[in-house]
Amino acid sequence: MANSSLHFRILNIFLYNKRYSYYILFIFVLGSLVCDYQINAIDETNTNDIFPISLSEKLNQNNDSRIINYPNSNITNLTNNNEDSIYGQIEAFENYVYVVWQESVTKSLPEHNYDIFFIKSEDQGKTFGMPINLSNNTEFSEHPQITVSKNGLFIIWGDTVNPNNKEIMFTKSLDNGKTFSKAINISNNSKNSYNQEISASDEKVYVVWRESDQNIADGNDSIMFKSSIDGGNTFNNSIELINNTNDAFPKIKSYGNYVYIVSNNENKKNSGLFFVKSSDKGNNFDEIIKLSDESRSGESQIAVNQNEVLVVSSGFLLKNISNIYYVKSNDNGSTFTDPKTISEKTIDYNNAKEHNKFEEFINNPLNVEVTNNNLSYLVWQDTTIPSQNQDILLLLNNQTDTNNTKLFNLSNNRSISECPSIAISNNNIYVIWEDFILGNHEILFANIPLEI
Ligand SMILES: [Ca+2]
Ligand SMILES: [Ca+2]
Ligand SMILES: [Ca+2]
Ligand SMILES: [Ca+2]
Repeated sequence: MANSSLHFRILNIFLYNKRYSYYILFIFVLGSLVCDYQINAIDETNTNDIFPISLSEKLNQNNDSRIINYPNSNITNLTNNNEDSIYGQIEAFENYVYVVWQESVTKSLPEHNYDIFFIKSEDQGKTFGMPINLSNNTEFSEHPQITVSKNGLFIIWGDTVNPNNKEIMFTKSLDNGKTFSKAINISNNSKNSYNQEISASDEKVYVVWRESDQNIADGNDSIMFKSSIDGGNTFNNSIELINNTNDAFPKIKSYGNYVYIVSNNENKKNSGLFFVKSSDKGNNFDEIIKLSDESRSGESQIAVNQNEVLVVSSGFLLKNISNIYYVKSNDNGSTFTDPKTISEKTIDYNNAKEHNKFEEFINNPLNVEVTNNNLSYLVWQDTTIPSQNQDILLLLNNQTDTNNTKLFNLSNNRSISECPSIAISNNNIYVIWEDFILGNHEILFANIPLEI
């Protein structure tokens, strides 16, 4: 899952500078085509003649099979309301599909309150139940993250107690999302605690976040870690894993007793992608390893299975990385390969024509997500040139036959499609993202059979 800094910044401007919000929005419009489309974009059914045709559509019309426009009829709008529904995250376990997101609750006071909502399917995404409001408070609730193990369903989000103090809230469900425990504050300090992520391995639950002290100059943020070894009933004390960071998006995954954390650091004194691991449930951590330099690392994601650890990275709003990179470990994160591009993996590098064609689709990748320990299923948000639209691309990377590798445009519309999240279970690939449809954001859901 991904924390996109785009919404983070816009929503905070709305929250704390209400008087000037329209003026600031105007500056955003001037400064960014992305935001321009975010404000003006409407459902493509009304805009056939307004927007230029995207490259993906052009190539599709030219019978180029490299990219496939996924049918809009197979997409479900999970929210479908007039509220601002954003930052969805998805998990799947057996036949269950779980989705969390952040949504404005304009009926309650104060104005600009957001809450965290949860919805589930028990039939592999065919039908979904009624949403549950997990936060249901007056604080600004944002950026939910979800993880599932056989021991439960674990969810965190951020609550803004005051402009200089965000906190990380935690709740769990032991009955497949029917009921949830009372939310507890697991950061619980006076600093700004945010960009949270969560991972569970059986009864072990791990949380990582970025922490800023308003009294200390920019570039001195910390990456914090907190663990529970009893299914989230109690948590150990927070540990500072990495210090002197800037613009960090820490990510976490666990397997057995191993815990893996990766984070970008944009602090010029020591920038790049960094990795640190524990082999004993987060009690002790090894030395920090640098995985790649600044030019090949932005926001990352991590996936693990047995002894394999895979890290992929793309850019983020304030940092343009024009490719998707990955590094891999086959020894529980002790050593890693050098960074390679996804297209090096996908297409025979000697086949320059095919290679270049593939690279055309990777323009300004954001929010890349990976589901397992190989590169079979990758989803990200990218700019479709020349329309400057944002779409959700899904790469199904056939590991043994690159001729059967497929690239889908899941959103394939003229509105800004962003912040994808992916999960796999029981021969289904589930992807959600947010889209600006008919004047407000919605969480859209695609269910793609594995054998497609
Ligand atoms: Ca909505
Ligand atoms: Ca709230
Ligand atoms: Ca805090
Ligand atoms: Ca789009």
